[in-house]
Amino acid sequence: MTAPVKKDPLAENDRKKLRELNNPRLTAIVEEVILLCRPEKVTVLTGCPEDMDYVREMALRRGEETPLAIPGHSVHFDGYHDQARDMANTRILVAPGESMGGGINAFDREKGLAEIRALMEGIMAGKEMLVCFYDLGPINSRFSIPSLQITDSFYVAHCENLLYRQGYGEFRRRNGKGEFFHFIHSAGALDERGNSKSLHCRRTFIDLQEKRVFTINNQYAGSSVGLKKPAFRLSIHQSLSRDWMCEHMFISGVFRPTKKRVTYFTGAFPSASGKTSTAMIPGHTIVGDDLAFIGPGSDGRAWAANVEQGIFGIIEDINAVDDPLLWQVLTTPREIIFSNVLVKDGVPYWSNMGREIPQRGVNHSGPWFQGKRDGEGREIPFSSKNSRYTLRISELENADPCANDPAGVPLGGIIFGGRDADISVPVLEALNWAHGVYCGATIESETTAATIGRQGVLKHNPMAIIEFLSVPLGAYLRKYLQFGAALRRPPRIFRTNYFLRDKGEFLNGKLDKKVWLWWMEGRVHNELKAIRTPIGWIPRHEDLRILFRDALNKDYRMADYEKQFTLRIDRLLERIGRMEAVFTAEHSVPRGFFREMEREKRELEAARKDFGEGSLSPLVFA
Ligand code: SPV
Ligand code: MN
Repeated sequence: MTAPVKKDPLAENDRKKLRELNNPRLTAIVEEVILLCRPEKVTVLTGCPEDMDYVREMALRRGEETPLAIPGHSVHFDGYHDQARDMANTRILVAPGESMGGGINAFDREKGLAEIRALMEGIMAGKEMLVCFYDLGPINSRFSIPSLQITDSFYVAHCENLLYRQGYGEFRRRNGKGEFFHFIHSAGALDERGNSKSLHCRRTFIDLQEKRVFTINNQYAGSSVGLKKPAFRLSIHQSLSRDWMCEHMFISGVFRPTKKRVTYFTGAFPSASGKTSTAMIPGHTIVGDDLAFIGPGSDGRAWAANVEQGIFGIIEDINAVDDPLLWQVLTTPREIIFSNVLVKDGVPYWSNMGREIPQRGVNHSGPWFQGKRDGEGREIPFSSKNSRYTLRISELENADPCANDPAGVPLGGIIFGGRDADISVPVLEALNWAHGVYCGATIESETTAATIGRQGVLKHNPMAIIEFLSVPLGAYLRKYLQFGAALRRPPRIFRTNYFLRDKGEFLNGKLDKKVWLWWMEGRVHNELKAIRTPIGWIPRHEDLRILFRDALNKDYRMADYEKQFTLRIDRLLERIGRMEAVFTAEHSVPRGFFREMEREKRELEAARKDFGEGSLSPLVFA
């Protein structure tokens, strides 16, 4: 008897699509993954409309997504314990003896590759493997990074079809030349609900050398969608040898009705520090909400492009009153994937949406009812803290007309946002680029209910990027300093804190950030004077009064100004002490960074000597 001939999982028609790219390395990668993961079938997708439909229909047919009542809407559930990025098992593979410094989870490359290969043996058995092509950054742009995604999840491919620009054309145009990123994902073994069940074997391994990421036994998009955070780690590393930077930032166009101009800002904020609400201020436009490439332009300015074309946004708190634009989009027909919300009769529900929540339904824990508890006895909320929506930015009324411009948009300012109760003023402008880099590198943010662990603890998160750094912090800061020094008209750098409190009460209203943005806009155009303090330029009361009146029709009293812009000298010096400890423990932190820290410290100590202990009114410096 002869053994049955095993069918080639890659049919001739799909092979042809690979051949047309004339890229032997790419073909070899696909064949190697087939050999290792042993899928039953392989489908090569070029991103044509039929392929887009196929992915969406299969996600529904396989039960990876379920249709909702409104046409185009669907819901996907990640497993109950697969609701966020798995930092413990996310590792940067490095050569023996190579050090990434503190805060970066590095692992021996050879050991890591052996481990992941063993875990991936036959992982796609009985499944269909998808081969997809995307472009990080706008099409036909200096920022474009062609990327190959291999996955056995239709949900992942569907998300990527919404979040990224299609790349098959770019691969073909390059005709086998140039580098590309590649991502290999498998959801792994699935339970009866279609959730990844081998969570103990969950891994996200980043191989900088081959510009590839393996991520397995997960479905949560922050881990599984290769083009998002896995790619971000590769591009941060790659940017060290490019003239551009890759940042965890939104890009937004700021408008003042009385001025005929748009001024673009990017912003980096640790989670729950106001990133989305700053990017989505009514009256302004959005280019991107999460990841930015920033490069020098021939005009001496910095230009920023969105790495993505869609939003994977937190849905909690979105309601008709606070977010009318988003609410309208989320409640009308168009292609949207909701994830980890509560569903009842085809309607999605999430926290603070302003609607009555049903007592039962289906959520990330399966059938759900009020009072349901998990295996550890904890009450299960009706929707996950990290429930989200995925859609194309072009669906939004406030999408910026230049969102897909290959050149990007010219940057007026960069905002670094922290969150603390009694240290930072609501807004300040850095004294210069180097001081701005210092401001970004010393962001601290209180933990909130949105993050695991104790609340109200200050966490240091330089440039809100620490979880994604794939180069030593010192090297990253050196690049930052060099980038700005080479620009003739560098963006201004600002620092914000929307969370100042006095006896537990917030000192600022939610809408005040519109005023801070207009102040920054005025500074960028040299239209507003400011007060020089040891920590940077702070606004004058007379300017804020006008801006509060114009933006919010509010009388901004001197007493409020003094309270909010008080320099809390002791707190500021304590923070410098904490930062000294962190940065002196890192190796190769540039001198230019320490110079800024030492200057700020010296000037704060001098102010304390001249004017007294504790807190100083901003008027002291005016
Ligand atoms: C973030 O946490 O910064 C996100 C969501 O943008 S995730 O995709 O999980 O990274
Ligand atoms: Mn992010």
